[in-house]
Amino acid sequence: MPRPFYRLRIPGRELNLGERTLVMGVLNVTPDSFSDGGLYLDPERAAARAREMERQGADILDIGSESTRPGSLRVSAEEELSRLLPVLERLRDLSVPLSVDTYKPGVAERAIKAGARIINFPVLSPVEEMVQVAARAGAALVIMHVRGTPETMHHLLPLKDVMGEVNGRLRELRDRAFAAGLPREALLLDPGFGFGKNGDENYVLLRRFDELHELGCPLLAGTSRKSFIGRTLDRAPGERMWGTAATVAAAILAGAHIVRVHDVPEMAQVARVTDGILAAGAKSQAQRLQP
Ligand code: HH2
Repeated sequence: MPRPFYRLRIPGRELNLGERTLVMGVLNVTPDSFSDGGLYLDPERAAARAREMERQGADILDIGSESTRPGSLRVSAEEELSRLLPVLERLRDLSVPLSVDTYKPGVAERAIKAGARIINFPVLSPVEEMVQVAARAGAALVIMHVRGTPETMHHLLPLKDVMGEVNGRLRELRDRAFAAGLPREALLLDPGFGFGKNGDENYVLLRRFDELHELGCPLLAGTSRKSFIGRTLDRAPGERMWGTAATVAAAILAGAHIVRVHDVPEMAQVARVTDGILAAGAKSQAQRLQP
């Protein structure tokens, strides 16, 4: 199935989704993120890393200042903002749009005022409150599926039908987001790899990712360096690039519009080549269907 085209509305511009895969570079301004925790707590270093990822081909940068990995500690909105705002202030001149990874509407509101155009929302708080913040400011919203909370997601029982659960819950969240006033062209959906899913369930989600197109929204995939890759390869987070490459290619072939990654230049190459494969598939299918 060809990847559907969408336009994503963000303040001041629109992003074309589907012509080529967009690469979202990850920047965690936290002491405890699972892969880059502690590296960019200093705002100068964080800003330098953001500029580096922009030069390396990132189309969007996603800044997080509270880890939501299983077992991570919750931080107050004040603490989150004290990490985030000095970085956003230093990046006002960046040409790629900034996304902020938060589940707190108050943090999202301040972040948008400081220049963020996309809110990347792991659904750990009511969707309606986040929608109101995003819709008021004309920002786009990524709704990411989370099962359980960072405290419980390690101990959940396996699901009988992970695809059914994720698809159904994203459908419900999508409908609630639209009912709360989010414009259709401001929403992205994400199945939330690793968030309350076990290793096998992540593989099922990836293999059947294309089924999420039924939801009628652009899709984001965040598989980068995650533990299901680590478990298969028996590798630490910094050594999971090749495994990540396989998942990025699989997600794009299944129609992901944006891939969220730590290794920007490498995954930008993976994305370009996989886009070529995807485009060739669409062309040859069209030829086959011609009478
Ligand atoms: N994964 C992480 C964080 N935010 N956002 C979206 N939309 N999709 C994801 O899959 C996703 C996400 C976890 O990765 P990371 O930011 O590297 O780690 P941590 O949560 O430990 O900061």
